[in-house]
Amino acid sequence: MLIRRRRGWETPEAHATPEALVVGRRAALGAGAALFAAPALAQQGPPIAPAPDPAFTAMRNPRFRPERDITAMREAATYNNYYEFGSHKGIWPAAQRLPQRPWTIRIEGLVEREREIGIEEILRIPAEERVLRLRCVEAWAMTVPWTGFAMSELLRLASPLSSARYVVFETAMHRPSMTGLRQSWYPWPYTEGCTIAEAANELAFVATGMYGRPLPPQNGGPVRILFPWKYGFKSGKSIVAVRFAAERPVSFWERLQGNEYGFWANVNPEVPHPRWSQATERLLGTNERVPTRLFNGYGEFVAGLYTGLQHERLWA
Ligand SMILES: Nc1nc2c(c(=O)[nH]1)N[C@H]1C(S)=C(S)[C@@H](COP(=O)(O)O)O[C@H]1N2
Ligand SMILES: [Mo]
Repeated sequence: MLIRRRRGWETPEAHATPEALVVGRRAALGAGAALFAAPALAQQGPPIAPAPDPAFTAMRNPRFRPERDITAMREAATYNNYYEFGSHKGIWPAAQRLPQRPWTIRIEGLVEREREIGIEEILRIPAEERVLRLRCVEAWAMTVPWTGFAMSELLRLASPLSSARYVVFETAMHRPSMTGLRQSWYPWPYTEGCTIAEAANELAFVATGMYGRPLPPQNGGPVRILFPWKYGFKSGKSIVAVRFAAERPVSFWERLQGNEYGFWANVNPEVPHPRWSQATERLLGTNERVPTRLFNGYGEFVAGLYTGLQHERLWA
């Protein structure tokens, strides 16, 4: 997701330091540094996720078949994209400082009545578990059991006017914890958007938990959105506002680099990113490379949303 020009040998996700560090560390271990590494591994740090919690455990909806092994929570919770905390994958310790309460979501724009919804009201919406695949545009992927509810429930709460055609999701700006916000060349706040029809599609999800726990802040706690058939950047974290609009919004990545990260951003193995192939993806945890699927394998649910839109740039 970096803007900087990259050389051919660099992999899409190596723009950030963690992988380089890991490689460096392995090399060091090979050189006999294991004695130094062992105490560091034993060191106490913050827990990577809240404890399992019955209030964030729900019946699994069998309609959305994982079709892959579930990613280890440790991987999903420690390898993240969350640029507000920095443009590297190792932001999870810093994200623990994002307060999860109080939390409200502003409902605004073309709605019957603008208002704020508290997280308590969000958590009263009956929840289900969905095991969903998430495919980052950088070609890594994970399969996660999320707790939450269909985005259509959020639309119901919001009561948009018939003039609303798009939904804009705005994400948190908490300056004390989010040092990435000081990178003033980024168009904060992080926003993402979709059409009303996409938001109403049964696959669009609002997550408040994962692995039977409250959603960790690094994964977008206390509440995030998920569009499993689109590249991961569409799935905004730590949502603070939902805005209904008549005009198509320009979101964070599109504003930065519109030729690489467009509005639709549906997963398609045959349409390469301008700087790398999208044909395969790397599974977090095992590092196995597997073929990427059209709509991330969710075409049966969402392909119909795009009939008649072939003239649009649907895939990147
Ligand atoms: N607010 C916010 N939301 C965000 C991002 C971000 O940087 N800031 N990164 C996106 C990207 S690029 C991806 S791939 C997913 C990653 O979600 P995960 O860390 O839970 O795997 O979150 C998306 N949502
Ligand atoms: Mo991503």
